[in-house]
Amino acid sequence: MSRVITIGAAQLGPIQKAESRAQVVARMLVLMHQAKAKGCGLIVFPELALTTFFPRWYSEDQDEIDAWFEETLPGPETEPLFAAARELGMAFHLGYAEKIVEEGTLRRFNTAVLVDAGGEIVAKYRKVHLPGHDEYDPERAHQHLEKRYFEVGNLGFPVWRALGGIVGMCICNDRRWPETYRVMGLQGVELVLLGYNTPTVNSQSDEAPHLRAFHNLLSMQAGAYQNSTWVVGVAKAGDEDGHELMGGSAIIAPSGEIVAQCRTLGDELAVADCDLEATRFGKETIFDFARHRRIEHYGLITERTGAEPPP
Ligand code: CDT
Repeated sequence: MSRVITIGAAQLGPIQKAESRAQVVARMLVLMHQAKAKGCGLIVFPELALTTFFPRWYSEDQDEIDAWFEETLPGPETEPLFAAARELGMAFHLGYAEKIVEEGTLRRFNTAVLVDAGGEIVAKYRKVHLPGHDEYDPERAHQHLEKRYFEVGNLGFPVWRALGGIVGMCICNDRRWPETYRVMGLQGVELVLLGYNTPTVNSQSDEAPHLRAFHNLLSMQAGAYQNSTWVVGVAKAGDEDGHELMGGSAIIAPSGEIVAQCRTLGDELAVADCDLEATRFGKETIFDFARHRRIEHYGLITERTGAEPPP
């Protein structure tokens, strides 16, 4: 029996610094209606989808920084997304900057939520692998201040029973780390949702843009194949105030193959019918972890050499 969910990877084109949330949400609603017309049960938006990629801008003014964060979700400007989910009967995944008081402490995270077709938040993930730096770096072509503006996520890599399957999330730089997928894979994940904002050029080297695009797909395709899971990776793309972000949003099958992909650097929807049952073949054969994974035989290098483990 198949368990097909039609998924829309909703790439967003650039969001300029001066653009309001209302303008962005209006663009997202257009994509939600397009997705509905194509039969989608889930639409996936990128990391920090509501604003420009603000970690490229250095500021010491906390009020200025906090203007990029959401204190409530839904809030007045994001409520239309939740209303559209209810109206269209469509779940959505959204990345945003989260400002929250937890146990009496004010905290800020780079966060993603899964909202079901009833408009309820059913899952929340906070980014663990924060790239970049925490002080202004004059050596860089552009700043990447995620370590300044966010705390490391404190929710781990859980999975949720949702959308008729087992769903996990990660955010942008997380996708480059095999343990991201493996921790979810060990919990039986069938669908990994993620958004990214990835500069086309490396701020510290002349790394070739085609190599950066290759690494984007390499990481997600390897994560999908090695854990036999669907992966939906969605970009915020294009030129934001003179800083270009890569596109290439893709829906990747458990075989590691790309089954749908965006071709532009603008607002664009890529759609695929994703059968969660297709994850079974890999999970029951080559990547049946219980039968074939043998961590007790891997042997840590530090055990063999007696060296101190790395810090
Ligand atoms: N947003 C994000 O995590 N971007 C990073 C860029 C790393 S360069 C400091 C990425 O891994 O795509």
